[in-house]
This record gives sequence, C-alpha cells and structure tokens, in this order.
Amino acid sequence: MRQWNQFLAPYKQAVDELKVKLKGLRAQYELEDVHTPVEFVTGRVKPLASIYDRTLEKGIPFEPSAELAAELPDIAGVRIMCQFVDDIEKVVETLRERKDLEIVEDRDYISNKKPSGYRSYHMIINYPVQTIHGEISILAEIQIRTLAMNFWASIEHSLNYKYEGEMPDEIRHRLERAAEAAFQLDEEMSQIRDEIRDAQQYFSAFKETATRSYEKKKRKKR
Ligand code: 0O2
Ligand code: 0O2
Repeated sequence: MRQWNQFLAPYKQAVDELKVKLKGLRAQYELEDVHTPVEFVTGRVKPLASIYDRTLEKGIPFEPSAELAAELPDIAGVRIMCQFVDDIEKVVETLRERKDLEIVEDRDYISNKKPSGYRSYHMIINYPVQTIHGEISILAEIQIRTLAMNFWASIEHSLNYKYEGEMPDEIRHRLERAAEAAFQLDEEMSQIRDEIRDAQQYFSAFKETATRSYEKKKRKKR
C-alpha cells in the first residue's frame, strides 16, 4: 500500500494544483466582469479499484510502474464544466496557450460522440510536478463539457456502475435518446443566449440614438 501511496502522490498533487489553476481562470474572468467560460471545476485521483479494473481490461500488471502510468493517462483527472458549447472551445484555446502544461492528445467526443451518446472534450496533458526529489512529468486528463453533457454523463456513469456494464437494451436506448435531448438543450440555450445578446445590443444602440436626438432637439430650442 505504501508503494501505491508513493506512486499516486504526484497525481494527487497535480489534481490539487490544476484545480486551483483552473478555478483561477474563472476568478480572472469575473474580475474583468465578462462572461466566464468556466462554470465550475472538479477533480479526482482515479480510485485504486478503478485502476485495477482498467489494468484487467488492458491486460497489464496491477502494480505501480511506468507501463501502468503510460497506459492509464487519466489517473489524475480534472473536469471543467461550461455553460455553453462554444465556451468549451474558449477553454481549449486558453489551455493551448498555457506554458505550465503540454497537450499530448486531444479526444473530441463532441464532434464525434461515443456510441453510448457520451459527449465531452478530452485533453491528455503532460504536467510537471515538483517533488522533493526534483521535477517529474506525469500524464493527466482534462475533460471539458457543458452542464448538460455533465448531467447526462454522471447519470449514465452511475447506471453503468449499477448494472456492472451489462445495461439492459431498453435503458441503453433511452439513454441514447436522453443524450439527444441534452444535445438539443445545449443548442436551445445557446440560441436563447444569442437572442438576448442581440436584443441587448439593439436596445443599447437604440438608447444611444434616442439620447442623441433628444439632446439635439434640446439644443435647438435654446
Ligand atoms: P463553491 O463556492 O461551491 O463554488 P475543493 O477541493 O473543496 O475546492 P472539491 O471538494 O473537490 O473542491 O469539490 P468538488 O465536489 O470537486 O466540486 C468542486 C466545486 O464544484 C465545488 O465548489 C462545488 O460546489 C461545485 N459544483 C458541483 N456541482 C456543481 C453544479 O452543478 N453547479 C455549480 N455551479 N457548481 C457545482 P467549490 O470549489 O467548493 O466552491
Ligand atoms: P472514471 O470513473 O471517470 O475514471 P482508451 O481505452 O484509453 O483509448 P478510454 O478509456 O475510453 O479510451 O478513454 P477516454 O475516451 O479518454 O475516456 C475516459 C473517461 O471518459 C472515462 O473514464 C469517463 O470518465 C469518460 N467516458 C468515456 N466514455 C464515457 C461514456 O460512454 N459514458 C460516461 N459516463 N463517461 C465516459 P473511466 O475510466 O471510464 O471512468
């Protein structure tokens, strides 16, 4: 167990650091009084039982090793939730600009949803962790998704767990339909947001013109 604790320690540190940094993005947007593409951030180190299951699936030994670290890129995982689908792209672009992590791989399950209906944007990163024995680089996974995608994924994940991967066809089909409904919800919310933004722009332009013509009339009267 001590060996596992030592092996997992840098992953825990990475999750803690990444959460602080990504929550910091939200704080910066809020300070500038603009819409923040980051709604909230969560993170976890993969539990040992899940690591064990993955080693069985991948046919690799269940022991702390470089092979296991390379085969399981999501031992450290953080998740960024966004309000709107186009916020995801903003977050991805922001992450690409960062100097404190290196993106190794993108997995775009938004353009290419999984057969289950799962949608989310995944990035595998190399992240440097400072330890008392020097710097080490670990792999971590960042999942970026909307609130609707997250709602669907959380429920599907717990149902999968409940049925131990043997989900009845009927439930699977209903979840596929629910994924479609979540997709429609994302579309609708973006449209509502766009319409409100257009209306706000229209009204502020209208207010400006009205104020100008009122002041002009007032000047003429004098
Ligand atoms: P606040 O003030 O609630 O925003 P921590 O290590 O304590 O910072 P922890 O324990 O890992 O964070 O919490 P977790 O479960 O990973 O959740 C992270 C943050 O996401 C928490 O906020 C939750 O309140 C927030 N959260 C979870 N679900 C939702 C949701 O549906 N909507 C919104 N807006 N936030 C949610 P904080 O960071 O504790 O602070
Ligand atoms: P947990 O509990 O989140 O740790 P690979 O075999 O590595 O090529 P893999 O493992 O599918 O491909 O990697 P990917 O695509 O990056 O997905 C890994 C994680 O994405 C999963 O971790 C889930 O968190 C999430 N995910 C992927 N597909 C689905 C899905 O159909 N439904 C839900 N709810 N989540 C999904 P774990 O290890 O499964 O679980």
